[in-house]
Amino acid sequence: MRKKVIAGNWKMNKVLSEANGFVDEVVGSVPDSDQVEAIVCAPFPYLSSLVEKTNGTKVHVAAQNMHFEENGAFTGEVSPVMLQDLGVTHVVLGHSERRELFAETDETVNKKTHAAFKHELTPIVCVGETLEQREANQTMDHVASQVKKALEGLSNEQVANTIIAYEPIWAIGTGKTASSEDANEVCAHIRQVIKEVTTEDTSEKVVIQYGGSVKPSNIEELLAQSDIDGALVGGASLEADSFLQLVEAGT
Ligand code: 3PY
Repeated sequence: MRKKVIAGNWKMNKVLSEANGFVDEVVGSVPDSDQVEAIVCAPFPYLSSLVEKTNGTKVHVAAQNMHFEENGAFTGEVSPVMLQDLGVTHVVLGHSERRELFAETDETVNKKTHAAFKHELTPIVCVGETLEQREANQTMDHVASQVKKALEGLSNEQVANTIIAYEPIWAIGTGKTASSEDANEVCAHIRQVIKEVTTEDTSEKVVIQYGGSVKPSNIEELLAQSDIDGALVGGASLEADSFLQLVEAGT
């Protein structure tokens, strides 16, 4: 039985006092359950403070990106070594905003996935199709290709410990959500692809999240699907109340 993983992707939002206030509110109220994991994906400047505040609680802290190199002349970048040293546990890789706006490629996502495991960070690898690809019936092939490239060269154990977030690009920040059946169909396809490149046992262990305009009003229906094991949530994760409702839905 896979646990549900609810990750709030704050993107480039909040100032430090708001970030700290959110976590202060959430740590005491997240359900004490092994069935659900709560993760806050925060901007780099807040990671240190949030790791300290969540220490010993049920809330995990993730970065929203990182470089794949450990150190060096990469002005403005943050390395996996730095995240591990801070006590960050997860890292979002290949979000469509990074792919579209910051030239992230399948190749760099793959390098980052390897770097994450080397530094004991759990990667949350984002995949998803554009509206044009969906309308041209290319969703399954596109997503399969992104998943295979991201996971290339990982051991089965590492794949089993990877979180995949299926986020159709047309559903991000648009208020449009894939129907839970459509979302589940793609998530089931992702599991099948993982089974083909690893083993059935491995594919059954992988947590596959859905992302794209997830909110308290649609989370239960999404989580009731066979292959949706959680959510990567944008706007609805910014308020502590609504984030807690989303996490509660996973119990
Ligand atoms: C969204 O739902 O807007 C997201 O991009 C979550 O990562």
